[in-house]
Amino acid sequence: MAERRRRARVQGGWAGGAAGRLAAPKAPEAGSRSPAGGGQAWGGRDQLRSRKQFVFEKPSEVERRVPEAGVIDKPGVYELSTEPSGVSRIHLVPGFIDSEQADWMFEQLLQDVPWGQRTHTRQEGSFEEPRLTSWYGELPYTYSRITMQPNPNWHPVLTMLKEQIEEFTGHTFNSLLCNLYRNEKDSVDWHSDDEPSLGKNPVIASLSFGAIRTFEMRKKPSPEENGDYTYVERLRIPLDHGTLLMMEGATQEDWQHRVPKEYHSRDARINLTFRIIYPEPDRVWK
Ligand SMILES: O=C(O)CCC(=O)C(=O)O
Repeated sequence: MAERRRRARVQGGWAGGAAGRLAAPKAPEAGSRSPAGGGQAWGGRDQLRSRKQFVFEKPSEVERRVPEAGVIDKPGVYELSTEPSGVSRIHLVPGFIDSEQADWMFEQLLQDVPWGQRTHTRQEGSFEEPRLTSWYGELPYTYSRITMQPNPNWHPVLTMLKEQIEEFTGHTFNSLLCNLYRNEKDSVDWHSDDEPSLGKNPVIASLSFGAIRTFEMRKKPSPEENGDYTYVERLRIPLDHGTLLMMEGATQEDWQHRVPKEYHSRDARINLTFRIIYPEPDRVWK
């Protein structure tokens, strides 16, 4: 892209964007005569200036634009895409827990959940996840190469929320991943919740408490893009205190999501993602 822009500037003096380019006139070939006749010789820079004209030059290829991110901030069911793996759908329910109730739930969870920080070890060294997490469920859960051990001792607030979501959605859940973003520096990077233990087309119920943070989604690129996410569709979904976000269908197969760091200060935020975990038959649990 940068290369093509540079070429356009050299040809035309400036690039006129997708609509076309203006090109400076070409110098006449050596020895050529002016159309006016009379055998006038080529007169150098002054003559070029007086004859200067601009010629519309159609772009040889259509310039691709990076699409602007869409914003979803109204309650409703949204069909994000229908291919390649089927329908990807989300359901946004702001105020699922009213603000007063959400306040005391947030305080209890902040205090009582056994929050911990996972450490990743790679060849380059080890680093701590920029958030705290906790896991509830009869089965362990492995993601990003780290296993979270089973914890069947559900906090009463979490049991109550699980039942409330089950009643509202008609889906049942047996596990919960809790995330605590302590401030604007905490985040979760691009990923999909697509571990084999979640099964195909998992339904995930994500409930948020505390500071508002932006949940971003991006469509996975088609094979022709060779893993380049530059031109993929993007969405921004502000998740506020008490908001429920349901993800279902092919959402995990065809889309990724993240919660980026913020440039402005943010108070703590808790996110609860209720899931179903299936035992993995071939797996030896450590
Ligand atoms: O904090 C959030 O809203 C998203 C959490 C998340 O991506 C996850 O638990 O997989």
